[in-house]
Amino acid sequence: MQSINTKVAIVGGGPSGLLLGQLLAKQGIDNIIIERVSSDYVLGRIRAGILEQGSVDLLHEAGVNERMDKEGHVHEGFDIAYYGKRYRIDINKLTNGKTVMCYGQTEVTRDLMEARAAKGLTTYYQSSDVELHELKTDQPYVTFKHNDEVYKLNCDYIAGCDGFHGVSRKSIPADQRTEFERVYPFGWLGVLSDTPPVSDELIYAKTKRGFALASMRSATRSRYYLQVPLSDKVENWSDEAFWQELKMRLPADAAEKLVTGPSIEKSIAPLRSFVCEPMQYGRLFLVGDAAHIVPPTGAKGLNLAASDVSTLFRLLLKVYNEDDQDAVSRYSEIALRRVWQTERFSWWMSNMLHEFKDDPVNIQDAKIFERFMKSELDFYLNHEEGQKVIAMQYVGLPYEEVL
Ligand code: FAS
Ligand code: PHB
Repeated sequence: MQSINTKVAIVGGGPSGLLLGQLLAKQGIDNIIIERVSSDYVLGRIRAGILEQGSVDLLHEAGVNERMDKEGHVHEGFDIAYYGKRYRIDINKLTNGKTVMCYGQTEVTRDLMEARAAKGLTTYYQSSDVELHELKTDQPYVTFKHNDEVYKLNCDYIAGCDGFHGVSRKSIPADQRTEFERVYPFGWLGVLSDTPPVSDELIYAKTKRGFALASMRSATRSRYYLQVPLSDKVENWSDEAFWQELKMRLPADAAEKLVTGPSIEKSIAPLRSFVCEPMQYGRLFLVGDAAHIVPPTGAKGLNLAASDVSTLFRLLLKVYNEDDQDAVSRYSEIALRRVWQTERFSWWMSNMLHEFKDDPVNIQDAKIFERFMKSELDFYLNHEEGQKVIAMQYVGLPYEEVL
């Protein structure tokens, strides 16, 4: 077994792990990333598309903003369409100047990978048998296999950035963690296509046939989603069938403008709300999807990961720069406040915008739930105060200051 050392061991080389690694390295805090798959595989995952201002600011702080500033699109609003009505949520006006950035997670990840490589920082891709040890001591370590060699990575702290299916959360003894979960009775069928977007901004559409979302990655690349039953399979959906259904769910004027073309990616993602409490155990800190999952209806998954990274990074700075060894004991408490606010918003948007005809949520009958949600939309969208509630959460609640 080869013994190696670092200050912060990062398990998982997705956006959480890469962003944390970049921020720490910029402050001279040594870190090593252990990633299960190859960098190409990580880049092949088509995920988020919208960045909150807080995430954009953090990418600037990490020094990986150049391409985003050039190629990203600033959005000042988005549309919600339902049952023949259509409202533009003017987030810029409603939040006194805030906006969101349309720039794909794949590109964020690519920028972070390139910056990490340029700094000569160590990432062990295609690692296996990752195990966390001695979490409750001041000498935790990670063992893993890489290129048939077994390693022991000694460190001060372990950041569990290994997503929902990773090893980190499961390394917290079951009787030391509480998990909260809601699995939605439907999924999102997503298509990526090299076709011009149907609109300059996003359109969230609620119809009797189900939810649809029109998003984008650039002026020539579109991202569309359809709500489909959990039992549905990607192979049930030809490109033609997808475009036909999308046209029936988008507002008529948008459907008329829809440019169709071959899908370059097509997949179905399940939707769930999930939180693990606490988000830390001894010297292990859970970050991003390792700790929580949100339904993508609020465009929050990647952004919530970014706010976890910001919180943990600032607390680690206090440990290493101010010798405040106890600072990290507040990570979970601080992170969870924003996590639950964001989980609620994502759950609320999902309830309002999807069809639950197959699943009476917590209401005796889906029919009355559908009426409740229609009146929820009527109320919030027809009052400026209501639109303001949506806008202030869509741009992202402020990060809690780490004092
Ligand atoms: P990730 O899951 O991205 O990264 C974890 C990394 O850890 C992976 O690279 C994995 O290979 C690695 N890993 C796992 N187990 C390991 C182990 N044992 N050892 C080492 N490494 C290990 N969010 C949005 O905001 N909008 C969206 O539209 C959206 N769509 C999504 C669609 C899908 C199908 C999924 C699954 C998620 C989607 N999300 C979306 C959420 C998503 O963007 C996440 O929030 C984001 O990827 C979180 O980043 P990480 O926390 O780094 O986790
Ligand atoms: C996306 O572009 O992938 C996207 C945008 C907004 C969402 C979900 C997904 O709410």
